[in-house]
Amino acid sequence: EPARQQYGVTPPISVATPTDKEVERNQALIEELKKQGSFEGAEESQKRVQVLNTLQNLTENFVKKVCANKGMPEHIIKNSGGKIFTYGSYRLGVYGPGSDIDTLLVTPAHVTRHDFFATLPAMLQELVPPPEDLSMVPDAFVPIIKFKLQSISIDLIFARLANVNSVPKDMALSDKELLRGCDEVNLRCLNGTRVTDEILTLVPKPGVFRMALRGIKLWAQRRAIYANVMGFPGGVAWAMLVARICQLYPMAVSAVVISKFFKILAHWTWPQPVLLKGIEDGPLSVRVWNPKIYPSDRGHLMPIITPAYPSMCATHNITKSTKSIIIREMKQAAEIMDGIMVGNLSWDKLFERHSFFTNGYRYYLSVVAAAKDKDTLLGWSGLVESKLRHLVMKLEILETIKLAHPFNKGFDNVHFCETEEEAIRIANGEIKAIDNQVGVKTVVTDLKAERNGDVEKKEDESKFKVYTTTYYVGLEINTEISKHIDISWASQEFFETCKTWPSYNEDEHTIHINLTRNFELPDNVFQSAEIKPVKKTKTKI
Ligand code: 3AT
Ligand code: MN
Ligand code: MN
Repeated sequence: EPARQQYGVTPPISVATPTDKEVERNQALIEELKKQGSFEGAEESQKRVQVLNTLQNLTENFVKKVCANKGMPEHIIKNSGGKIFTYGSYRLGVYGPGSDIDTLLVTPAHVTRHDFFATLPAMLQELVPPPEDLSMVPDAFVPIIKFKLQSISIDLIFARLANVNSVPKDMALSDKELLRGCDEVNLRCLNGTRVTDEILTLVPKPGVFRMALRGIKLWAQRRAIYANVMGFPGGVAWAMLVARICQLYPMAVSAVVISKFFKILAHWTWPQPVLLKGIEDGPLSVRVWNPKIYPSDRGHLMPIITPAYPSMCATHNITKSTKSIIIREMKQAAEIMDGIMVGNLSWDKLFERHSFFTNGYRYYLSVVAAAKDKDTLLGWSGLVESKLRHLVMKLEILETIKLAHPFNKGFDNVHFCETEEEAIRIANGEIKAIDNQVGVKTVVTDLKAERNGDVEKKEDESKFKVYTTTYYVGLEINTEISKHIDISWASQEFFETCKTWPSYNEDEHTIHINLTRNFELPDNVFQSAEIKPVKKTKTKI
């Protein structure tokens, strides 16, 4: 019974059961989430189950094949097992129509990561129908095979349990003794599933948790404060915050959880950490989050700590600026929620889109990563994106800047130029890419099939191309100190940081930063119904 048991590190705030009004608001929440496309149809979800069955069968065959190839005895081939786990939004039960399935393939000790990358891809290709868009990154921080099965994107990672000779279908990963002997890569790969599994056991009512998390995710996405790399909480961190509120109100419906979420977290006494349970010591010599021991852990501004051993901070990327933006958004949402709970406002008000570009700042930094081809840019812009919060932290040091607000995603363009000189000038920012003075500009993010054709055609006609990704940082200026913004130091420091990338090559990778006025923002950052800021013209009296 949720009311009797204590979930989490403190007693509940209230064990009250919901009122009729609250149940009504909760129904309205579910309706609004449906309307906003949060849920997937039953058929599609059924397809996910089938795809996971296919992957489970494939896993068992893969383990058998590897054992046989190694000349192992029949009883080992038969009993080694192998199991698919999930993590991410699918495991949490908050996936939508476009979500991937994050999967983890676990094997006993005698099947290695090398076997995974050497043997599994060919077995995948033998599936009917075969996978599409298969790619792998064996040397990534989290080594991965990505593909689509029956149009569902799959992120497949791998872990080998060093102390286990059989992985039966009913195995769980909760026992931390299973981690003994695992190297860091295996620990990282096991972590996602162990954390999501544990979150679900730490909430009083998983169904209430899920619906509340759907609401919070939609809100955070609409407000553009959902992005781990950019210094905002990511999916796991938002999930833990919702879980903590569920612990404090074990009998509440999701609508009440959302309302308490903003009330409590907008006034949380950071850097007091958000914990779902006491931090565990463990059997391994791995680092566990501990601000008393580690100075870097003391630096975390809004620590949200994962429950599974070894506990880590899921929000170490948060900076002074992003922290104040998150809190500002939570305070605003708390007010809206008051209106919703008394019946003065409807849920769509909570899910209103941000106004970062339409009514955000007078000045923006446009951070432009450029390269000659798409694949080169993909790697380079990913690196620049991962370092952007370092630029934000440099800007935060400047006295003239009150707040540096990174937008949570980049915008891709391809520029077709008549001459090589033009191409170079675009890449270096000597001609502002947004001006459309040269050639043709095309948005290339979320490339859809028909658009892709267009781009391809134009590519044929054009000799010189530049691919760019632009990231935006909104600036709040301290006008009392100075009207002049000097970003040269912060920019130079940032360029140096980016150029330490091992794959950096000055002939292939270009970066520049422009100071952009709000009325100079390019059309592609605005949605169709949005109004672009206009230059204020001073009328002479
Ligand atoms: P979607 O429904 O898929 O959009 P999600 O929460 O499942 O939402 P992802 O599939 O992107 O989001 O990520 C699932 C988990 O994978 C979250 C995190 O634990 C891990 N993860 C994703 N990207 C990274 C990354 N770049 N570095 C480390 N871990 C990552
Ligand atoms: Mn996912
Ligand atoms: Mn994923």
